[in-house]
Amino acid sequence: MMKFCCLIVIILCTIYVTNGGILTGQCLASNGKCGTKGLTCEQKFGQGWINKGRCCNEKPCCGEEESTVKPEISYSCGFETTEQCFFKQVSWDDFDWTRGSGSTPTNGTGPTSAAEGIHYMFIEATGESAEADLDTISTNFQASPYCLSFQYHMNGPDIGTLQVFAGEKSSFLSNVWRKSGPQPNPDSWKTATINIPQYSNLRINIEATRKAGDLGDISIDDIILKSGTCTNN
Ligand SMILES: [Ca+2]
Ligand SMILES: [Ca+2]
Repeated sequence: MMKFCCLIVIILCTIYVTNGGILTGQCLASNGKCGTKGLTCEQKFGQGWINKGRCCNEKPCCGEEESTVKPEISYSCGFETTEQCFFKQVSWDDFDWTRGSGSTPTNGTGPTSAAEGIHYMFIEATGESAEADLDTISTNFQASPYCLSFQYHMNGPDIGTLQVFAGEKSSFLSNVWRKSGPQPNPDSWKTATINIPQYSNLRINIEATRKAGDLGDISIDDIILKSGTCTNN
């Protein structure tokens, strides 16, 4: 049985070698113990065994079964500190989001408190139509599908549009989510959950557009970006 297992592993390793690079995963999956029991790959073959693939070339990886579980990557923006998070203000739009707590300055629009913690971000409606963005362009994400979730609040007769765009940094972004106008049950925060497909260099943009009228404060809070697909939608 052991011989059979090793044979399978040798075949796997050979396949991985011909595909180039992926071999590393196979060696790591064997818990770094290849060739000689009790010795790590580095002890056995020296530094650089990972890149050169020497672990599986010279000796088969025998032992532990392959682990396919990738560590989860997670980013969050709760706006509880003044420091900007991975979603940052930009200058190419018309104005900036405001960091708020409690109610927004105008009665009849905006939330009465944050969705998470004490602070949140909102766009102050002032009677002129304009756009404010939050953007991840200065963050480098590992290539992976992601689940983006956040809380949003759109209460008031002059509410404009809240949109999310995603795509490659070097290209045009695609619209992946959009809400326009006051939302049902307007006093409560709502949850947006969006599956973001894998990109080599992911960029996400959140764009709030206000229209003429004072009662159009749009708010967001508790932005979470996690690798993998969304599980609750
Ligand atoms: Ca918060
Ligand atoms: Ca801005």
